[in-house]
Amino acid sequence: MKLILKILGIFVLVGALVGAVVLVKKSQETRKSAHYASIEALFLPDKKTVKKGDFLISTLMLDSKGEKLSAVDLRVKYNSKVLKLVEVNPVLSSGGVTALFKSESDILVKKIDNTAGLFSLAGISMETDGTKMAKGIVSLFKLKFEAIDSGESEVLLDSTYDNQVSGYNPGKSDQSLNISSAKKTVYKVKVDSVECKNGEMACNGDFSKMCEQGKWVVRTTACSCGCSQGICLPCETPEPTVEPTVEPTVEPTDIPISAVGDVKVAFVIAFKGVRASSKCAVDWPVKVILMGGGEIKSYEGVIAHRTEFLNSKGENLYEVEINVKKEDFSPRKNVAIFVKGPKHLQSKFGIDEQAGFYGKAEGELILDDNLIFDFSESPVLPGDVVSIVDGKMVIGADGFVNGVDFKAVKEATSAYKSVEEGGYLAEDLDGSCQVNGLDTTWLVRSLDEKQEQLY
Ligand SMILES: [Ca+2]
Ligand SMILES: [Ca+2]
Repeated sequence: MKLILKILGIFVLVGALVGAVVLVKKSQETRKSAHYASIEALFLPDKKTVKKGDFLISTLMLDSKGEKLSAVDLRVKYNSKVLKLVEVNPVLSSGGVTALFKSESDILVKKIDNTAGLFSLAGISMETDGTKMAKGIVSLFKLKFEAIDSGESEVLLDSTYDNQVSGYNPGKSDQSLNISSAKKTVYKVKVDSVECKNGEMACNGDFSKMCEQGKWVVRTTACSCGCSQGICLPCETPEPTVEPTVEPTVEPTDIPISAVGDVKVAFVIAFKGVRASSKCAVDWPVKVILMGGGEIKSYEGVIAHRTEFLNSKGENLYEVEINVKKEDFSPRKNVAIFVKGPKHLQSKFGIDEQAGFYGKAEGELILDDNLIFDFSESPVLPGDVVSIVDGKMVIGADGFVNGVDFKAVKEATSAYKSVEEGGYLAEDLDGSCQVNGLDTTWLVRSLDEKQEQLY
């Protein structure tokens, strides 16, 4: 039996329903001319992106544009490859909710077809008092969809179906309302489930993990003294175990000091994460310490000049050059060079072309005017941004990369701290002129080291 007949049948039963609430079912043309007003159909929310496997609830509503509504006969269409309609429930009017239906018995048709992606619904308002009939934004149904695959699905009234809404038009034979769609409703399903927020950190047992591009990346080295909130806990700092002073094995005065002249010490380094795009890492000042033969000499504020050359990781090479006077530092062999960037942990270099950590005491470098050492494959690690002075966090390195430095970079990230090209921002570890999730990543890598190399 045609739905219209069913509805009419109900009217006959109800008898004294207000006015002639009739769904006028004529040919398309006559029906168009018969519409006495226009209303809009809308689905809320009209846009949403969900993960595969998630549920999404969409409410079908009618904006009656001030007209009173009495009955609906509609078909909703969706992409059944992307969404599965798992449940539909009428919204019932109560309290502050404006809905067409008062009870389940007002629903005449409620049919889901997940193969074709169609939902048919029809129902009628049993309100007999014309002044109380629903108008305004009128809720009809809540549709619960399951996101079954990646893609996009429009949710809309099926235009191939003769959707009808009848209103209350007392004294007139014309009861049909024209329906247009208020907005295009599109629901998107992403198959790449986002597990976490970028930059977020957590622990996985003794391993710390960090969120990169929506996925957890667990670090390969376990924290040696436990993990808390994604940060390896500092171990109880043992007193630095200085090797009992071994008698220097270097034959004294291999070259008589009197014969030693001044020497030019030159080398190239790289700063972890500083690449061609880092426009705020121009000429960073570094501290250089020479150590050897029981002597130590420190040079502060030495400018590392940026070059266009890159190391194997695409990081820029910086040239450093110091003129070492013989009276300041006399050893010319078995020398170690320590370098500390403005927000970096101090690194030790003991051999030319060093790639990685130099684990030995002293060093093996020979100082000679004609040599330029290449330390660029072992970039200095950033992250020592702040220290604690009198219980307060202040900008400035303290030789440690730890939770306070992490906090500073995290806060600067949330504040979107940035600086003009060529400027300097302590928390901007890779000199990209802004503090973002990547800086947090560099910091986390430095947390592995935690402390600078002193010996
Ligand atoms: Ca620090
Ligand atoms: Ca940055």
